[in-house]
Amino acid sequence: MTPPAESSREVWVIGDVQGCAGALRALLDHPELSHPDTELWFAGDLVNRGPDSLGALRLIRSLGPRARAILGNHDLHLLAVVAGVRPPGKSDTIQDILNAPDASELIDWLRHRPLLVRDRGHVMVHAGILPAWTLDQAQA
Ligand SMILES: [Mn+2]
Repeated sequence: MTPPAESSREVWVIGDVQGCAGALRALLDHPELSHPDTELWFAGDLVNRGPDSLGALRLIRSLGPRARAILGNHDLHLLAVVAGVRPPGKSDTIQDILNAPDASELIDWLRHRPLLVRDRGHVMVHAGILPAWTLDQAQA
């Protein structure tokens, strides 16, 4: 087996953070993930349900181009609440984001996340793709 080239970028895929900023911080401290060339792909549902949605969103955004995040249903829910087209739910934990001084920057960043990432032979979506669709159709 040939070891990977020095320049090869590893990809780690991280599922539903759901506002668990503390757990995410602990995970990012792991030596396997801390290399600056290592890409972190977040598979959606960055916020809601957990105790620190604001911290999770700020942390993931602060990773810059190292992080690629897609939207999950909870992220879409937050955007819908901000847009006034859905009421907040009883079990939501997104109020800290709505009240934050940097809320507009965070929401603007979030609403520019895609629903699908396709790169280097990998496809990342939240929850799934309609079985009848090709990847090109899903991406479109
Ligand atoms: Mn979900």
